[in-house]
Amino acid sequence: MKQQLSFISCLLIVMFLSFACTRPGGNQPVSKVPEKNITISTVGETMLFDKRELYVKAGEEITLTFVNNATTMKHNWLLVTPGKADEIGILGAKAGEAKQFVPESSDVLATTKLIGKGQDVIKFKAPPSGQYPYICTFPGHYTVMRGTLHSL
Ligand SMILES: [Cu+2]
Repeated sequence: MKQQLSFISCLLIVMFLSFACTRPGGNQPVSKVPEKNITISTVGETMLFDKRELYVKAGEEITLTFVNNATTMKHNWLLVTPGKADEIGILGAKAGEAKQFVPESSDVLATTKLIGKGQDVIKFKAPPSGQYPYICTFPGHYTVMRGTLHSL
Protein backbone atom coordinates (compact mmCIF):
# COMPACT_ATOMS: atom_id res chain seq x y z
CA MET A 1 0.00 0.00 0.00
CA LYS A 2 2.76 2.40 1.01
CA GLN A 3 4.67 1.55 -2.16
CA GLN A 4 1.60 2.16 -4.23
CA LEU A 5 1.10 5.58 -2.63
CA SER A 6 4.67 6.66 -3.29
CA PHE A 7 4.34 5.44 -6.87
CA ILE A 8 1.20 7.55 -7.32
CA SER A 9 2.81 10.63 -5.79
CA CYS A 10 5.84 10.17 -8.06
CA LEU A 11 3.53 9.94 -11.03
CA LEU A 12 1.72 13.11 -9.97
CA ILE A 13 5.01 14.99 -9.61
CA VAL A 14 6.14 13.87 -13.08
CA MET A 15 2.79 14.88 -14.56
CA PHE A 16 2.97 18.27 -12.88
CA LEU A 17 6.54 18.90 -14.04
CA SER A 18 5.86 17.94 -17.64
CA PHE A 19 2.78 20.17 -17.63
CA ALA A 20 4.71 23.08 -16.11
CA CYS A 21 7.53 22.74 -18.65
CA THR A 22 5.32 22.52 -21.71
CA ARG A 23 4.89 25.79 -23.49
CA PRO A 24 3.71 26.30 -27.03
CA GLY A 25 6.03 27.87 -29.60
CA GLY A 26 9.72 28.65 -29.23
CA ASN A 27 12.10 28.84 -26.31
CA GLN A 28 10.62 31.89 -24.68
CA PRO A 29 7.41 32.12 -22.69
CA VAL A 30 4.65 33.25 -24.99
CA SER A 31 2.67 36.33 -24.11
CA LYS A 32 -0.69 36.30 -25.81
CA VAL A 33 -1.21 39.96 -25.02
CA PRO A 34 -1.01 41.99 -28.22
CA GLU A 35 2.15 44.09 -28.41
CA LYS A 36 2.88 47.34 -30.22
CA ASN A 37 6.63 47.17 -29.76
CA ILE A 38 8.08 43.84 -30.73
CA THR A 39 11.66 42.65 -30.63
CA ILE A 40 12.48 39.42 -32.43
CA SER A 41 15.99 38.02 -32.65
CA THR A 42 17.88 35.20 -34.23
CA VAL A 43 19.12 32.43 -31.93
CA GLY A 44 22.92 32.65 -32.07
CA GLU A 45 24.31 31.17 -35.28
CA THR A 46 21.24 29.02 -35.92
CA MET A 47 18.50 29.47 -38.50
CA LEU A 48 15.83 30.16 -35.90
CA PHE A 49 13.86 33.10 -34.62
CA ASP A 50 13.70 33.31 -30.82
CA LYS A 51 9.92 33.76 -31.01
CA ARG A 52 7.65 31.38 -32.91
CA GLU A 53 4.50 33.33 -32.04
CA LEU A 54 3.78 37.04 -32.05
CA TYR A 55 0.56 38.76 -31.03
CA VAL A 56 -0.66 42.12 -32.30
CA LYS A 57 -3.95 43.97 -32.45
CA ALA A 58 -5.42 44.34 -35.96
CA GLY A 59 -4.98 47.82 -37.38
CA GLU A 60 -2.42 49.01 -34.83
CA GLU A 61 0.87 50.60 -35.80
CA ILE A 62 3.56 48.09 -34.90
CA THR A 63 7.22 48.84 -34.36
CA LEU A 64 9.30 45.74 -34.89
CA THR A 65 12.97 45.52 -34.04
CA PHE A 66 14.72 42.65 -35.77
CA VAL A 67 18.03 41.68 -34.18
CA ASN A 68 20.48 39.41 -35.97
CA ASN A 69 22.88 37.91 -33.43
CA ALA A 70 24.72 35.80 -35.98
CA THR A 71 28.22 36.79 -37.01
CA THR A 72 28.30 34.45 -40.01
CA MET A 73 24.83 34.61 -41.53
CA LYS A 74 22.59 37.27 -42.98
CA HIS A 75 18.88 37.17 -42.22
CA ASN A 76 15.70 39.13 -42.77
CA TRP A 77 12.14 39.04 -41.47
CA LEU A 78 9.12 39.06 -43.78
CA LEU A 79 5.46 39.01 -42.90
CA VAL A 80 3.44 37.28 -45.62
CA THR A 81 -0.14 36.48 -46.62
CA PRO A 82 -1.56 33.34 -44.93
CA GLY A 83 -0.68 30.23 -46.96
CA LYS A 84 2.08 31.96 -48.95
CA ALA A 85 5.14 31.34 -46.77
CA ASP A 86 6.62 28.59 -48.95
CA GLU A 87 5.91 30.43 -52.21
CA ILE A 88 7.52 33.64 -50.95
CA GLY A 89 10.44 31.64 -49.54
CA ILE A 90 11.12 30.19 -52.99
CA LEU A 91 10.56 33.47 -54.84
CA GLY A 92 12.80 35.22 -52.31
CA ALA A 93 15.76 33.00 -53.14
CA LYS A 94 15.17 33.67 -56.86
CA ALA A 95 14.99 37.44 -56.27
CA GLY A 96 18.70 37.40 -55.39
CA GLU A 97 20.83 39.21 -52.85
CA ALA A 98 20.70 42.51 -54.76
CA LYS A 99 17.00 42.58 -53.85
CA GLN A 100 17.76 41.33 -50.32
CA PHE A 101 15.97 38.10 -51.26
CA VAL A 102 12.64 39.94 -51.13
CA PRO A 103 10.41 39.20 -54.14
CA GLU A 104 8.15 41.84 -55.62
CA SER A 105 4.83 40.47 -54.47
CA SER A 106 1.67 41.79 -52.87
CA ASP A 107 1.93 38.79 -50.54
CA VAL A 108 4.87 40.45 -48.78
CA LEU A 109 3.07 42.50 -46.14
CA ALA A 110 6.11 43.85 -44.30
CA THR A 111 9.85 43.31 -44.50
CA THR A 112 13.05 44.29 -42.79
CA LYS A 113 16.35 44.70 -44.58
CA LEU A 114 18.62 41.72 -45.05
CA ILE A 115 21.16 42.28 -42.29
CA GLY A 116 24.32 40.80 -40.88
CA LYS A 117 25.00 41.17 -37.16
CA GLY A 118 22.99 44.13 -35.95
CA GLN A 119 19.43 45.30 -36.09
CA ASP A 120 16.77 46.86 -38.30
CA VAL A 121 13.65 48.62 -37.06
CA ILE A 122 10.49 48.75 -39.15
CA LYS A 123 6.95 50.03 -38.69
CA PHE A 124 3.89 48.46 -40.22
CA LYS A 125 0.16 48.40 -39.70
CA ALA A 126 -1.05 45.15 -38.16
CA PRO A 127 -3.12 43.28 -40.77
CA PRO A 128 -6.81 42.34 -40.36
CA SER A 129 -7.57 39.56 -37.87
CA GLY A 130 -5.90 36.30 -38.82
CA GLN A 131 -2.77 34.23 -38.57
CA TYR A 132 0.10 35.39 -40.73
CA PRO A 133 3.34 33.50 -41.27
CA TYR A 134 6.68 35.25 -40.97
CA ILE A 135 9.85 33.90 -42.51
CA CYS A 136 13.45 34.66 -43.33
CA THR A 137 13.94 34.51 -47.10
CA PHE A 138 17.70 34.02 -47.16
CA PRO A 139 18.00 30.96 -49.45
CA GLY A 140 17.17 27.77 -47.58
CA HIS A 141 16.12 29.43 -44.35
CA TYR A 142 12.36 29.76 -44.76
CA THR A 143 11.67 26.05 -44.11
CA VAL A 144 12.79 26.36 -40.49
CA MET A 145 13.16 30.09 -39.88
CA ARG A 146 9.52 30.93 -39.48
CA GLY A 147 6.74 31.73 -37.04
CA THR A 148 3.18 32.96 -36.81
CA LEU A 149 1.93 36.46 -36.15
CA HIS A 150 -1.53 36.40 -34.64
CA SER A 151 -3.48 39.54 -35.45
CA LEU A 152 -6.27 39.71 -32.88
CU1 LIG B 1 17.72 33.55 -42.16
